[in-house]
Amino acid sequence: AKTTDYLALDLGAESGRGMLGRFDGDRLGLEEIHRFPNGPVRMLDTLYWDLPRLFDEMKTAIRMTAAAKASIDAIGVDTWGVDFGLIGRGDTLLGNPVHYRDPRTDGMLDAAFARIPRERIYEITGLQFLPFNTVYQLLALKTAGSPLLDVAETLLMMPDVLGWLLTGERAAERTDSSTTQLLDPRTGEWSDEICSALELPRSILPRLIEPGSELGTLRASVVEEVGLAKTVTVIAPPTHDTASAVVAVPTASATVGADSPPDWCYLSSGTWSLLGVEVPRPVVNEETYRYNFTNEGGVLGTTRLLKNIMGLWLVQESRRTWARAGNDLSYPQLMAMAMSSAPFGPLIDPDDPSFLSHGDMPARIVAFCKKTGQPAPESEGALIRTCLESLALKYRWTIERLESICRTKIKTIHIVGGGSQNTLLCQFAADACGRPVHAGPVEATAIGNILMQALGRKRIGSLQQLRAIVARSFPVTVFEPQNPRAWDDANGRFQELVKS
Ligand code: LFR
Repeated sequence: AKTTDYLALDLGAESGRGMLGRFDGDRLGLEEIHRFPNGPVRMLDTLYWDLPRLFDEMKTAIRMTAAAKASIDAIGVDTWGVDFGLIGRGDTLLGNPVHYRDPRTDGMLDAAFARIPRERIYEITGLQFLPFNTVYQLLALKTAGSPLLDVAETLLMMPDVLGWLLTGERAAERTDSSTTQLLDPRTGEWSDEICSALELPRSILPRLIEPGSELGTLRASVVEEVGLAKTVTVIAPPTHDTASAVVAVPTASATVGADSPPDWCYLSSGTWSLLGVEVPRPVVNEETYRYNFTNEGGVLGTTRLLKNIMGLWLVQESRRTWARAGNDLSYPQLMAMAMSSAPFGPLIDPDDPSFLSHGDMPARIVAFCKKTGQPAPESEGALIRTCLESLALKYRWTIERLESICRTKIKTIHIVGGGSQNTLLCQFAADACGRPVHAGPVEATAIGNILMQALGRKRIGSLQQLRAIVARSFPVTVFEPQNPRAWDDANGRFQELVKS
């Protein structure tokens, strides 16, 4: 069959990449074209993303693809959620997008709840309360008296900003828009009620478009700069990275439109651990509210019922802290040290709010242990082991609640994304949850991005077909649960911790 090439520009909080997908109608081949680091830049007292450089790296990825003589059928951009840029008159980018870990949102949840009840926001959006949701970032801008909102014509989410820079088109792709906490999944529209309660300008929220639809074509200036012979279509994939990752879960059991509840869950593992199930419609009730589960938009009308768990951020930020002090340990080194440390030392609640921001992570972990009457981890390896065991126990906590919410039994955990390469964490997840872990594919986000471009181009007919292609094209490693007794004991201690 004819092979078609698609380019995914996939940006994560730690790194970005240009991935070329070659699809022959049956299998997908994946090639890394370009990889580059990503991270925050502090200017004055604000933490920004380096948007100009990110855009430049994306153009480099397109240029390298063009040079490799691949003729690309389409390009799609995905990034993390919640962050945005503002566009003013005459296509002016107003300021530079701010990083969601910037402390400007401190106190904004309460400020919002003073104007519209917490319950009401949840009822409308079905979204979990995270301090950095777009809506609280906007409220922070307003509260600070920023001039930007006065002159903004359009708010564009991060992937939509990049799509606009590539094509000139302004639109809001649905999956990423669902992370704003400004979208009502039942009407499928921006919520007038929330905008007016918080006095946010409803008019800056752009038209919504479906994942898989065409955004536009590359601007002539970009085409020329990257050395393409002709312009290329830019498709909006699921532009929220987590939505793209969930698309690429290699499962044969469909859940879309199915009456039976899902018997598998996904864990998109990277800087964050996003653990949840795919459901046919939002689940918004007393239980999802109490446990702060979120209903984010999926593809083809599905909903991603999930929870944000702090994830490998705990390890990444610990590693950076030690490196700054001259103790530069590689990721594999750290994992080996964790593996040879004693099991079941102190435990933490990975989602304690104190772990959210940048800074000295080991000190905050030690402080958490002190506060909860536990000894501090005795070495770097022990501290990493504490993080990984605690993450695995939080996975179990989350799965048990999902089972109760959906009245189902989860039989299989699919770990996708960079974290699926972390064999220690995969094994701990299987052990703590007492369920087999199917790990892979590593590049789930890019794969979901690419295959949704192909689906948008009518080369794939359904989500079930798409997932069968993933399963055929990429290997999966299975981890069977071990050592149940010891993990049950640890779980007893963990339950006490997350209760307090
Ligand atoms: C993962 C992710 C999460 C989102 C967080 C912040 O990369 O997109 O889904 O909650 O980043 O945007």
